[in-house]
Amino acid sequence: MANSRHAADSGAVAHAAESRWALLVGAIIAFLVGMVVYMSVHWAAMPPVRTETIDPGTLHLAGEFVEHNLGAVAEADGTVTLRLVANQYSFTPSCIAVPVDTPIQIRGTAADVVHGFSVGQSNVNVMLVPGYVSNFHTRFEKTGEHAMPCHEYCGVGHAAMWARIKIIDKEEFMRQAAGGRRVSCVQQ
Ligand SMILES: [Cu+2]
Repeated sequence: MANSRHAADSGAVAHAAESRWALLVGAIIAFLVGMVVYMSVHWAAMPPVRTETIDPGTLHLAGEFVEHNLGAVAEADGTVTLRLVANQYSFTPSCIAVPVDTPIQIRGTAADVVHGFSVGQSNVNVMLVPGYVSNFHTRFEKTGEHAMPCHEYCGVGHAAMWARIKIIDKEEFMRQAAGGRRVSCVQQ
């Protein structure tokens, strides 16, 4: 008698625990599906939805990605545009300076093979494909310095391919960017 009551009780306990776990798993799945929908609707996921092509053979000769136009530039609307080029086995500029707490649009491309980069402690994770311009929007919350490694295997020198990124005080950045100057922290 006592035993069967015991069995019934543990059955109820197991049933309650299973329901709790089923609810939890259902909630996690709903959250993940919601996240996928959100990321698809908003422009927050890579690869970029907007396809912009460019001739990788003439990057250095004319157009947006000529060397003197690379680096970070302050736009009239208060945002900053960062332009960079990757090739075997470096980034130009090799030291990037951007302001903290400012909307930043990254525009980059590759001159030879597929490269990419990511920045620690941020959502920055971009692929650079020859023939295409990659766009990425970000905002850095804290000043600091991070390594920016190439994260696509691009040849024998891949492991040595990285740049530095310095997130600096906004006023200091705007002072350096005055008059439309392209800002970087490459030592001249
Ligand atoms: Cu690379």
